[in-house]
Amino acid sequence: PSPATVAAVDLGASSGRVVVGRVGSGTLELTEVHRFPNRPLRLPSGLHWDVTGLYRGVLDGLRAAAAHAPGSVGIDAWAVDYGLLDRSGALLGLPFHYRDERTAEVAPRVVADIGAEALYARNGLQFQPFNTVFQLAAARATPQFGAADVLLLVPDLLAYWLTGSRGAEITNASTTGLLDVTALEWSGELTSAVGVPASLLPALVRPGTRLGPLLPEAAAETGLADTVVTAVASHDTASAVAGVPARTERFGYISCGTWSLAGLELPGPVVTEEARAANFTNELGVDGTTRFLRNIMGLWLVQESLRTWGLGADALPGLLAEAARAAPFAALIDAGDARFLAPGDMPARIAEALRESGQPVPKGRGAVLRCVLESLALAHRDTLRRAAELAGRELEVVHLVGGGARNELLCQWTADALGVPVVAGPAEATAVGNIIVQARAAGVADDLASLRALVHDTQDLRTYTPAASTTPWDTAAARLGLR
Ligand code: ADP
Ligand code: LRH
Repeated sequence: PSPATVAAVDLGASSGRVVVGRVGSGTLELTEVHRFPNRPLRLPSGLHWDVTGLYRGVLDGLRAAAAHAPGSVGIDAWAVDYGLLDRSGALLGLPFHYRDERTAEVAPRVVADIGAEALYARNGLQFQPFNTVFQLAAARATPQFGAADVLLLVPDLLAYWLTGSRGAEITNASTTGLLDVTALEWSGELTSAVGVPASLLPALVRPGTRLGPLLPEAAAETGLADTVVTAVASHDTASAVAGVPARTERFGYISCGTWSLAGLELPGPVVTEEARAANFTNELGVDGTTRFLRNIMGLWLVQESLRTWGLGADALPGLLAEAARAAPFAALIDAGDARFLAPGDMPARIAEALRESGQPVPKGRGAVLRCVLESLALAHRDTLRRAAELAGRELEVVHLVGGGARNELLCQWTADALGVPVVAGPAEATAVGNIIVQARAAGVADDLASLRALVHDTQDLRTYTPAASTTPWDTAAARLGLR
């Protein structure tokens, strides 16, 4: 097969990027052509995504990509959030940010109405107050909802603006809470339970489907007249997992950016009572695989601490060096605690959690960072160990991908805590996963395993060997009641 040149649009909670990929036999070259910040907006109506600003970033990025003449474009973004369109196709207000707090009260009510067990048996999802099903329960009484004709998840909305084609890409649909995890169809039972008309949800689309060429205005603006948009695994985490350079089936992964998504790739869902009680989610991956994982607060704890301190990402290397020198295991937090979800003063919330649990409050920013990174390493360990237990799997290696792969302390501590080697990278695994799914649709390869081998052979990876003993981490985990 001839090599393919494609463009990946990858929107993360902290930044958006457009990456051109050239994929051939033995080659996988990535060129980042555009990166732009993703800054939410707080309006009187709540916390929103600046989705038109992001679309501007996408168009600018695609214009930069045009010089490479990509045959195809694929879009992925974070999960669960959506825009509503009226009958004329106009967007009914800016999409809400999943960190908006309006669902805090309604979500437990919906769970109580349907029953936690019944809900999990249907949708297989970890309870998160922001799952689309709860956002819709909160939206039901709004004028926008009354006027809504169709719901489009964020990457599907951008694909609609580019092509005019409407659909619900299935990996991202699996995060809504409205998809039946076994039948892999929208669940009529759940939509009627929350009062969502079935007609609001568009037809499901599978990764690799050709969505169509760019509309004339988007083609003119980007210079991509002969390029088609292809559906990828539009949930960023699904693309990240597709981009994991695994060479064995016994691997765990941590997609580590704003969130840490830690878990296993399985042939099908695990919806046992134990999995529900441990709050594991069953999201859909490429080729019908299940992403059996748990959301951990992730580097959001770092991002929001930096923001509170009035520092930018450029301060991170200096602070990490301070963290490396700070006292080990001085203070530990539960990195799954919902109190850290909303935007706001992060160091104050960390201090509050520590005081409540009778621990000393770290003095200095490096010490706060150490507390956060050790706590994340412990959460990674607990989550992967439980996932392996619940799925009856063994862990030979853990792949840590996303921006967190650039954090040497976190990678080493995760390896030490687990007692398992951590292979870090690619930091842009999401773009890689987006690119290889498009390359496969273009006929460059037909199985994911060979594309993963290509990622392994061509990308910069670093292996972190665990320390000889996990004892210090066993003691620390016991303090938090973790595995
Ligand atoms: P998202 O896709 O959720 O927006 P990313 O995968 O881009 O997130 O990861 C962003 C995070 O990566 C940052 O918050 C930061 O903590 C981490 N990161 C990025 N670059 C570096 C670096 N050079 N050293 C340490 N950490 C880094
Ligand atoms: C990561 C992510 C994650 C979701 C969250 C809302 O970007 O998609 O998988 O749980 O955002």
